[in-house]
Amino acid sequence: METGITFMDGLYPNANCCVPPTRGNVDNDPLDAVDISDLIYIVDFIFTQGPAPACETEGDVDGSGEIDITDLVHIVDFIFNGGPPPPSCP
Ligand SMILES: [Ca+2]
Ligand SMILES: [Ca+2]
Repeated sequence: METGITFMDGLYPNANCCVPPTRGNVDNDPLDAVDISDLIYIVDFIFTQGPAPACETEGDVDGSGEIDITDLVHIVDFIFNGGPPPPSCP
């Protein structure tokens, strides 16, 4: 993929990568929760060169095939605006 983003191993490389039912557990917490800590993680990754998500698929919240600002928008919409949940893991 040509996103200019290099994925490196996170805290728990490939551990439980994309746990069903959905994407969005960007910080790879063991409860597979999609919450504000995931939002913070993705903001940190996109804007301040924070660590990449351990599981790229979880970080690709909207399932577009890359991690970018649309994933951030999707997770904000889900958490704060009652938007649709992230799509299923592939
Ligand atoms: Ca999480
Ligand atoms: Ca995406």
